[in-house]
Amino acid sequence: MTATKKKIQFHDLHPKLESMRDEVFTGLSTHPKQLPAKYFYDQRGSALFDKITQLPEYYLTRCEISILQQYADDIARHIAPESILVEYGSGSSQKIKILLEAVQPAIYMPLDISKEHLLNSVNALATHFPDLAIHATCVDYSKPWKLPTLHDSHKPSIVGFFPGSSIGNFEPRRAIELLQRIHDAQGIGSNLLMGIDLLKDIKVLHAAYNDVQKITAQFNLNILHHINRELHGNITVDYFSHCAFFNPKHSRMEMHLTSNLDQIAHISGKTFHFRMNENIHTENSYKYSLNSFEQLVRIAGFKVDAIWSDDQQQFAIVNLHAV
Ligand code: AVI
Repeated sequence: MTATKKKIQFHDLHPKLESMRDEVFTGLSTHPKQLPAKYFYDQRGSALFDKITQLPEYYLTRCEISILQQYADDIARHIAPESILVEYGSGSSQKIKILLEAVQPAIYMPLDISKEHLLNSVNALATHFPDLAIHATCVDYSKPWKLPTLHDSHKPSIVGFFPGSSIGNFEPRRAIELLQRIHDAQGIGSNLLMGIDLLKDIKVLHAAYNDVQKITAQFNLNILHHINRELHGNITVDYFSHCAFFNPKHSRMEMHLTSNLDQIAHISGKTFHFRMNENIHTENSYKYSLNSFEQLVRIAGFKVDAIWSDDQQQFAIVNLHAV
């Protein structure tokens, strides 16, 4: 552990490169090919995602921020004072600023897989909240992990913040496992504030993942740049195209990368063949009804305590209670 600033502590539990290589090898050896969506997020991927959140078509972030702005005080009333606020995936600084101002936790603990993104965002936050104790942790929370131990004599209550509908990027089975891990890490009696994207008109969904400026396409393709850089790959990124559509059977948006031609690429000394029009499945983004979401979290040991939504019921922030 190293201290980067007086009030910032940094815990590095970043996964080893072998773990990325194994997951990429396994994904590209299965049929149909797939890659874990978490590998979008190197420094460039996180910056592209920030751009996505500002696109006119990507309603999710705007909706969630407007819900937070409108209901911050009410949300804060559901949370014990002097708590530890754990953020899963240190996302938009705009959202966390609203929450930190309303909740005033004793400690803010952001968890993120991208070290650079994490450090940049906590440094910016520390300037805004000079007295806030920050414990930033670089970790892949999609795998088993433990919250860093804080050698604190009293046991403050823990509140998790899992914004942006990131839970939607996990298949329901995996989402339940992740929620169970959060339940175990935070403990009974803790809270979890989750942002979830609600099922809606397919045209709206389609536009959100196929923006006119093609930022989402660059974000999707960035997974190949990330693999090339980290795993000594020679994938020709220009030979792939972005593809995103709604899959009604699973109630999810899917993103794929389509090979434009028959091609071969080498990654860490291993050869992979991609046929013309073959897809690599890169992301699922599940869209829930409030009912289906409630069923999912119940399996993981959470009870819905309160729900805040926008006028058009596009997005919801749900307070869950670990029982
Ligand atoms: C981070 N996550 C919730 C985003 C989503 O909408 O599934 C990632 C994203 N993919 C394409 N655009 C944004």
